[in-house]
Amino acid sequence: MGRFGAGASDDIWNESGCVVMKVTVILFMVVFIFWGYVVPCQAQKTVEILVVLNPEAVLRPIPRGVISLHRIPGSRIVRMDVSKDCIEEVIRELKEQKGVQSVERSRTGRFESSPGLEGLEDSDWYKEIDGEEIERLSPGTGVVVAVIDTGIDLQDSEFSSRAFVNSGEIAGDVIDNDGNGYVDDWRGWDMGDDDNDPQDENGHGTEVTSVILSLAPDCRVLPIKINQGASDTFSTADLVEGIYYAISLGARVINLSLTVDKDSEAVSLAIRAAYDAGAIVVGAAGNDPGLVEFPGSMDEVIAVGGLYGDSPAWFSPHGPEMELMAPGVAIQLISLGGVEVHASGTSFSCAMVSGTAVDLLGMNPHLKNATVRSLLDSGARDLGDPGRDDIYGEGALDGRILFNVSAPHITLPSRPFYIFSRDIPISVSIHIPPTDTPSAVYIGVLSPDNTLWWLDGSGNWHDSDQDPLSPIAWLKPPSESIDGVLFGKNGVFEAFNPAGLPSGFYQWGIAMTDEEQRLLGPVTWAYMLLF
Ligand SMILES: [Ca+2]
Ligand SMILES: [Ca+2]
Ligand SMILES: [Ca+2]
Ligand SMILES: [Ca+2]
Repeated sequence: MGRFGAGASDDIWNESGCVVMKVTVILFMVVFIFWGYVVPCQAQKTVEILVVLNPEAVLRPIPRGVISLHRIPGSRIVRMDVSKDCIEEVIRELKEQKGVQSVERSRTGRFESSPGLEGLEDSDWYKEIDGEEIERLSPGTGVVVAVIDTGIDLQDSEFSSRAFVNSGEIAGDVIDNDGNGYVDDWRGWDMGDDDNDPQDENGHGTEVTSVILSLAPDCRVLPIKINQGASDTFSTADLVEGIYYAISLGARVINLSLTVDKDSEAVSLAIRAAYDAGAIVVGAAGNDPGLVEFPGSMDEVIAVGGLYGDSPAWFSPHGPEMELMAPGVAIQLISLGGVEVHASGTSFSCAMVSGTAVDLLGMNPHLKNATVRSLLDSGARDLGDPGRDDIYGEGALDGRILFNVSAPHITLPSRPFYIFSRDIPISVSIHIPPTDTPSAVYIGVLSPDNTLWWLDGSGNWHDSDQDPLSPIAWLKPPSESIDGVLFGKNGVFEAFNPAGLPSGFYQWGIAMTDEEQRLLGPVTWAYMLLF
């Protein structure tokens, strides 16, 4: 009986000496093995569940009926394939375990786009949101945005040249060089098919990415494919794993152009982890005119609804969780094979906000996610009832307002400013956005003879040919922003009196740098003509 193991059992067999008994037991065990591990546990008859463990806890014992399990790297969530016939029992057993916080079935979610509708004119979305002003903030250079979707078209050089490259991974050596749990994930991962090629077969992920790249052409897109093959749907298990994967590779922005029909503890935990890691999470509000759908409904997610002109699109949801609006009807997109298509949905509204968040980070990589979010909110154009409301949230994405809120700038009394009387002091207002890091502010004027004069903290002007450029002020968090009058009444300096200055064209400039003297945002100019 050695093959059955235990010596103690052998003694019992030897004592009983009963051959019939032995045969019965062997038969019973064969039947047991057959019943328990083969019949109900065929691969096609499994259900996937997500088990959230308590911090530091381990799973013990593994209930019978669990076919395979896998802990999501970087998380306390275990994915389990369970025999369908044992599912209720396994869930009950797991819930009774001390180390288990929650157990849920993996659900099916969907991507939030629908075909463009006939008879509708294409939306000139780039113009509607003033994309040029958004791109003035920055082209999003080097900012990593995770697109958790159907993958991207890596066969198209427009996309592959902007795809994230995992510098910690050597491609093709069948080794997980960076030890993140994924072998040869040199440019993202395909969670749905469990391979290292997140090539889009559906089109949705590519279309969403085309919107992001229209606004942030120099960013790096981390494709995380969560559907199987060309499917229109995905499992929440792959979504959860995709979010942790995005965190592990340092994504600053996570685009979720998708919804799930029911709240999920595992998805919530993953999104909270992403937010705590500093990521900006942007989500489609959904294409159902009810309430904002999950996970857009989470506090940590910026829920984006769809506009048709300045009205909510017929499919755009509402509710206190709605945060921003962006065009969502008949959006021009690039799909698989570089083909131009038109589609509608909050998927694309969401991508517009993600692309804008990328540009804000490209302007100032020190900005925290909460700061980027508050800039996006205060840079929105109010619609509907005054202030935040349940239909439009904070309002419509608007590049011009956002630029004024987010970038340092000087405002002269009018643009361009003509001064005819030299007796009137000039009132100039300046705006310095929050910086989240110690930053230097420079103010200069280019005079008609092309000399750059800069202003020091005591209100004196210096010729930059004689004195090297110095900041007017150093900002240190938490006093991160200045919004006030530079000259004139109530200004921080004495009235700037143009008496004695030569006639001509003056250019006022303002700039900000971090401690390493890297420019934070654009140098913005204001123009003045003195007669
Ligand atoms: Ca790896
Ligand atoms: Ca490798
Ligand atoms: Ca694949
Ligand atoms: Ca409003």
